[in-house]
Amino acid sequence: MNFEQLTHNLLVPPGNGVYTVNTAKERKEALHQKLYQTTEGVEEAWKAQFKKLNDAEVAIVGVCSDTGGGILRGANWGPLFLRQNLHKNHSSVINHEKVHDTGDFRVIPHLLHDKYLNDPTIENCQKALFNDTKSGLPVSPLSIAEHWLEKFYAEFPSKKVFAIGGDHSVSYPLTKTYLKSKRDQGKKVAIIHFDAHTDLLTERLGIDLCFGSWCTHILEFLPSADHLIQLGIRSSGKDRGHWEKTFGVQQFWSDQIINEGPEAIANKVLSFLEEKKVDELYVSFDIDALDAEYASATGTPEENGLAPYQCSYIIKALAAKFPITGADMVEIAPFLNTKDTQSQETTLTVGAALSSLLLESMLN
Ligand SMILES: [Mn+2]
Repeated sequence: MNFEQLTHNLLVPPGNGVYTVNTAKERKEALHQKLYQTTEGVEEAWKAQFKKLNDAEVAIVGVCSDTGGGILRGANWGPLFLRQNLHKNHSSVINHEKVHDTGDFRVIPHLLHDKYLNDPTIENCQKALFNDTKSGLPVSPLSIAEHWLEKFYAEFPSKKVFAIGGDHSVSYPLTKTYLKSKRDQGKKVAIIHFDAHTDLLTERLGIDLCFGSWCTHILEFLPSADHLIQLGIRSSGKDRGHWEKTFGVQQFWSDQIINEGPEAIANKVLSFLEEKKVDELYVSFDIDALDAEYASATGTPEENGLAPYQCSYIIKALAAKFPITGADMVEIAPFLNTKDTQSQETTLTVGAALSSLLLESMLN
């Protein structure tokens, strides 16, 4: 199976990642109208555009999985809603000739990773997804994403992925494949991780891959654990010292960023990256890094968080010195109006502005 066939097996057109018959039909059609100037024959129009990936620098993918979440779900709708806001408010970036919207990974919403499944279940799901049980293709969202991304980086080692989640477990396949590809190319990279939480559990109720544990399981692929730099932490059962000592990661909690200001923090991160001679950066952005005032349409909104300008200041300062060659925006759950009726609109607007900034940085 070549990469084009693999893509058409493992992905669906942008916006179609949540499997529905009628729900959100109008939203999906509005997005397809923007992308393909039609709402009929979308599958064919999407397939015909595959070759545009060859000329693109950045591939957008949606991962509509929230099976790795567990407090309040709904981040499966992030990719469709965030794309809509990007088309509305940041059309020059999302429609840039070097950006190609490659689609959404296929998602069976009851599954997380194939390693948690028995053989008869895998076979049944292969039948449902591919009408074939001989292909050996994965069936769970994290396994599908990892398989496709591995082939993507093998095919296009210098292209970049901007991914839209999904709960934060989707960053496990995203960063693992990125880190392995960069390591094979002899490039030294660091992950800049914005989040209210450390995501450094080893497991949660016996499940090792989830929104609260993905970081722990990618540390082995980094040049060293201190190349995971976490910003905005504030909701944690243990203090900063515990995490830095136990795992070797670096953290800048939100109170420190608010007290010292984003410039001072950016300078600290920059001197580390320069000292370690890092080549490139991956930015993983959990929307709950932002204060609940800006980001309440998410599974675990947290007070005392960062303001959008503090995050954009830091991203711009880093992007001025280091290429950002991978990024994701996760945990936007548009149907969760946890604060008020404006939750959805506010969260999507700030999420799209930061996504647009990340996309722009990846194009430079
Ligand atoms: Mn997270």
